[in-house]
Amino acid sequence: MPREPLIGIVGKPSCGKSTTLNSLTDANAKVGAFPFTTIDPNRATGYLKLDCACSRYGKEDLCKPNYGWCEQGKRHVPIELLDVAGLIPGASQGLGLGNKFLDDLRHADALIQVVDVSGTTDAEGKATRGYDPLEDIQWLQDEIRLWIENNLHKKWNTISRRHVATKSTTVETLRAQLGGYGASKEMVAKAVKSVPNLPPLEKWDNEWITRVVKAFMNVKFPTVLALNKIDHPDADKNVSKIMLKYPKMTCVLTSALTEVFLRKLKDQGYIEYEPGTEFVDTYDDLGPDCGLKPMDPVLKDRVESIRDLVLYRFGSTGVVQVLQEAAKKLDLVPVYTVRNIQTFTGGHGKYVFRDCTLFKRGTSVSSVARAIMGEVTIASAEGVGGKRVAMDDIVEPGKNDILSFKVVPGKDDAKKDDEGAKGEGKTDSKKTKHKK
Ligand SMILES: Nc1nc2c(ncn2[C@@H]2O[C@H](COP(=O)(O)OP(=O)(O)OP(=O)(O)O)[C@@H](O)[C@H]2O)c(=O)[nH]1
Ligand SMILES: [Mg+2]
Repeated sequence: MPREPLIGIVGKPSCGKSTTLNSLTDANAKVGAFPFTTIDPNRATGYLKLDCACSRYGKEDLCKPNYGWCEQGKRHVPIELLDVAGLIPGASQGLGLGNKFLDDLRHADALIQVVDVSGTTDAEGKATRGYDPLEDIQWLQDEIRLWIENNLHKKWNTISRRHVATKSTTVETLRAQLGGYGASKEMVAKAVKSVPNLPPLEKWDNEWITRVVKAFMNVKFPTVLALNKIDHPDADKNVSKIMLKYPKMTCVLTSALTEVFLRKLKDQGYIEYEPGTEFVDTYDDLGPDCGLKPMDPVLKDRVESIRDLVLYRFGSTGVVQVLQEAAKKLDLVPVYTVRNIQTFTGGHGKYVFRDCTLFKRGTSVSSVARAIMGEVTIASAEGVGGKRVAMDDIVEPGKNDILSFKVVPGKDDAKKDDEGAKGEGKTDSKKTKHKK
């Protein structure tokens, strides 16, 4: 970041990565009950639900985001998701689709690791029965680590010699090597600091390199587990085993397939359904004036069993929660840029808080300005009440998260001022407008 945050969806073949992507976005990624259905990565926009600034000022009725949507103070902010090819044991050595898949992941800021807890696919994603998915979690993490580690091993002698010759710090040397993964200096520093008793870099053996890379992975790819296919009868026992073995990992139980199905029924006018909740209403629940289509007995049965097997048992299909948890790991701050800091409007019109962009907590006001306004020279930044905000202040939830930037008038004033008037930045051009 400052580019938009990106969440990678990883896991072995056929665990349900593409289904998870489809369940969270408008994407229609190909899904199949055989390994390597996905080869090229699928990128799509999901929406993160958070409390909107409009609710702080009682302006819910006037809130009309340019991207995403806001419903009674709950805002759905776009966030990018990347579904990649399946990973099998040995991928870091090139097995399966190997390194190609791993390279696609470089720019992910957090990972959703999808685990098939139904036990119906083996480590390579082939159909089977009674498979124990417990080991899938560790080897997948190991493959990602080995991918990074092998790249270091190949050149370690040179890296170490140059490190000594140039009298670089550990952070400088590692940053140069790990920059390709989008690692900032701060990230590398945080990773290095978290390894106890770390000797000087030139004394590292393979074990120290492994420890450092593990620490780096924790910082660069914070991971949430999506224990998927909970609708399957064998899922329960596997879920319990995983939770016992990994008590510190964030686990969310999901049924991506159920979510895709419910969203489809909603689009077809059969049900009312708010994603992320357990509430599904049908024609039978709401009566003939509800505007919903009546369902045939087969469809009714299917909805009933979804209620029993997933919604009432687990509280939801889990996919919305898994995205929320992944975003939490990123520690994101929604920053609202407005033209008029008194009214929170975009300059023209009555609508407020039209633009909201996600930044990592600790991002400076000047980095926000650069990301939103591009290369124009900023004269000043104002916060709520028109108070001047220092460019090196940082953004936090509720503090410096509503900003208005004034640009320095220059030769092409009119054009720049117009860009400023939008107060909304270049990043938006990449996003798709969400029609609700
Ligand atoms: N029962 C059940 N099946 C699911 C669920 N999610 C996905 N599946 C099924 O699992 C199979 C694989 O799903 P995909 O989404 O293509 O899996 P993938 O991980 O993207 O697979 P690759 O692209 O081959 O790596 C399909 O038959 C899906 O219908 C779920 O929540 N429950
Ligand atoms: Mg796929």
